[in-house]
Formats: sequence, C-alpha cells, structure tokens
Amino acid sequence: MVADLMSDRRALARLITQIENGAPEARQLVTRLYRRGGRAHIVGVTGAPGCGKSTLVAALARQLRVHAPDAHVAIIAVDPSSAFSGGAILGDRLRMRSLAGDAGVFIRSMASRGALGGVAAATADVVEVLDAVGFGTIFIETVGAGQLEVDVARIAQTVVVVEAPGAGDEVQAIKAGILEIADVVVVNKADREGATQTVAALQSALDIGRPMPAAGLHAIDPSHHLQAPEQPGPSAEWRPPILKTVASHEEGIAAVIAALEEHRQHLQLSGAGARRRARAVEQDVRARLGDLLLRRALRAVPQTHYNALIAGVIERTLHPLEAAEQLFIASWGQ
Ligand SMILES: Nc1nc2c(ncn2[C@@H]2O[C@H](COP(=O)(O)OP(=O)(O)O)[C@@H](O)[C@H]2O)c(=O)[nH]1
Ligand SMILES: [Mg+2]
Repeated sequence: MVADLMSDRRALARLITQIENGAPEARQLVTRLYRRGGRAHIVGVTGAPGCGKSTLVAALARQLRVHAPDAHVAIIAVDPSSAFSGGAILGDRLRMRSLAGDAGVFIRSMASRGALGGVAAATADVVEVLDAVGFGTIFIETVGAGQLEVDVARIAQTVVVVEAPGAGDEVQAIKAGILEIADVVVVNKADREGATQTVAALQSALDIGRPMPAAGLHAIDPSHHLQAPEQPGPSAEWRPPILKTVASHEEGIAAVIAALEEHRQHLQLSGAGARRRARAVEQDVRARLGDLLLRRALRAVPQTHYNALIAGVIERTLHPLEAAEQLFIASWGQ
C-alpha cells in the first residue's frame, strides 16, 4: 500500500486532497502511515512574496536529485492567506516546470479549504504521509507573513528564511519577525544591488540576540513537558549561516544544500532535534485535544442554549468568560 502511493501519484494526490478536506476516509490510512514515518528531512522555506522561494526550492530539488538520484523529493507550497490562490499556485507550477519531467519529484500546493487553523494540522498530516511513503527530503514553501505561516514553518526540522535585497534598508524577514525561526538564512537575488547590505543587516539582527529556541512554545506547562536529555557540547548552539544565492541561475545552491545537511546533523548530534520534536508533538497533541474538546462541548449543548448565551454576550448581559463557563458546565458529563 505504501509502496503503491510512491509509484501511484494519482492515489497519493487523492489522499492529500482528502486530508485537506478533512475527509474521514483518510484518517485510517493517515494514522497507519504515521507509524512508518520519521526518516525524511523536512525543510521549511519561508520569506516575503517574490523573494524567490519557489525558484530556490526548485533549484535545491534539482541539485539534490542530481547528487542522489535515489532520493525522492517532495515540494508542498502552502499559502494559507489566499483562499483563491489559483493564480499564485499556477505561477509556482510554471516556475517549477523544469522539474516536471522528473518522476522523483512530487509537487503539490495546499489550499486553505478546511476550517481556519486547520491548515497547519493538514499540512503536518500531508508531510507525515510523504515521509512514510519514502520521500527523503520534503520542502514546505510558505509565505512568511503571519502566525499561521510560522506555525506551518514549525512543522519543519530545518527552517530556511529567504530574503531578497530590497529598496532601502528594509529587511522583510526582520520586519515580519520570522528571523527568529531561521536555521539557515538565504539572501537570494544576490545578482541585484544591495545584497551585501542585506547580508550585513541580517547578520547584525542575528547577532543582537537570538531569542531562546522556539520562542512562543514556553506557554506549555513545564510539569507536563516531555524533555529529551540535554547533551552539552560545542554542537549545542547553532548559529544560522547567511548564504547568498542566485536561484534563477542555480548559483550558491550547493552551499545551501550543505548547510541543510549540516543543520540536520546538528539536530541529531546535539539532541536539539529530539527536543524540538518533543515540543512540536506536544503542541500538536494539545491543539488536537483542544479541537476535540471544543467539538464535543458544542455538540453537547442545545443550540437554543448556545444561541441565548451568545446573544447575552452581544447584549452585554454576560461577559464572554461567563458564557464560556456556562457552556462548559452545560456540556460537562455528557
Ligand atoms: N534577479 C533574480 N531574480 C530571481 C532570482 N530568483 C528568482 N528570481 C525571480 O523572482 C521572481 C519571483 O520568484 P519566485 O520563486 O516565484 O518567488 P516566491 O514568491 O518567493 O516563490 C521570479 O520572476 C523569479 O524568476 C534571482 O536569484 N535573481
Ligand atoms: Mg512561490
């Protein structure tokens, strides 16, 4: 069955569509495949629109395939912000057309069809399927703009933040706050003026103080925190390299591939990968638990009671917390 999905791309595409739509038929296969995963290198690529992410990913995929023809590469393009992303995705397809004839490369765009907030979970499920099926490297391209995009990028083991030299001093990655999640920084379009200044601006932003790893995950109650053993050593700290590329001419790509591999090894040797995964798994389980509890609570409460409470909040006879508490009590024990 699993081998079938690698060779039967239509079946694979169908399964991914089912996952996107939250179709119950996909669930059994997805949960079964999860048990076989854990071998792929999952690489997130994020950055402002137009900085060259798709071109870079296509160049990376092509060179990976040349160096290791047996290793299959998957590319998922996620654009949660646009519900009607047909145009952008078509552009990506065209940009990646040089890969079109290679059966070892699977390209797929994810639309935000499901419920809000479901995109990250659906993407994670798709990545798990691709991993289990046997893809050696999985790229997730996302537009670096909001929290959802950051959530999607966090599915990755290695996050590449792409920046293009811009007009003036403005560095998008710094402005958007996504430099914090970078493991590798790429200044693409290095053929353009201002690349050196962009590298310098990024370098000083990285030097000024990289927050503790995985900022934002500290909200998790530490008493329930599954922690992998800390392994001290020189490899415990990772300093994101800043690399220049001209993706459209496939320049500087080998250095990016080397950095991805180095980061992967760092994750393994330092134990940082296990810690990162433990945090991600915990967050994922909690998010899914929250979703289940919410659905269950809402199912258990009569619609009229629910409507009355919402109306009460609208009329300000109830605080939203009071309404939530009453819903909680009403659903309790059901
Ligand atoms: N000058 C130059 N243009 C590039 C380079 N890489 C990509 N581009 C062009 O930049 C545009 C946007 O690229 P794309 O990969 O679609 O960016 P994305 O929106 O970040 O995925 C396209 O017209 C590319 O051909 C580069 O290194 N130098
Ligand atoms: Mg793109």
